Amino acid sequence: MIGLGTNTARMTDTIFVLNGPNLNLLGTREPEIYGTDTLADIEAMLSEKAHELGVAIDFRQSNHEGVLVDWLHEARETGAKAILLNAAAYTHTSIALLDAIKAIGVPVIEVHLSDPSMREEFRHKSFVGMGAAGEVKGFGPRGYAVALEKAAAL
Ligand code: CA2
Repeated sequence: MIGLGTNTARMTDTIFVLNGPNLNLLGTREPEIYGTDTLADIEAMLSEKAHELGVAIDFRQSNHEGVLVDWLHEARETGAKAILLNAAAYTHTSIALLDAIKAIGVPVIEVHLSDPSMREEFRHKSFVGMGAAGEVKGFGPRGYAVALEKAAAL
């Protein structure tokens, strides 16, 4: 039997779905921008979609930049197939997330509920987008399902 080298991560069928700051408030405020679904609703919808696609999802949310960086590293260490990342406001500020995305060698698809390019000027720049393999934005919760289809097909 040929074993895997110590530096060789084994690819799994798991797709990490990482959500950044304040997304835990979804469904409670600003429904005109973000809709009425909660993050738990999105997770349930995406779990069904994952089942249809024959992949597993690991769905998480954090309000802390460093935790998101740690989870990107964990995706590499555990051999995740891909990552859907809605980094929320850190999208527009975080060189740390960009550096992590570039370092891990796991394809990242940037996801947004709204379309930041149609909103305030400060949301037009995306550090995440500079390292991402693709993006889905402006389709609300359905965008997560579209991004999952893309990730599963990679
Ligand atoms: O459209 C998206 O998905 C965003 O990533 C959402 C972020 C925003 O900073 C990005 O520019 C675009 C904000 C998430 C905050 O979510 C809330 C949900 C309910 C109430 C208040 C904030």
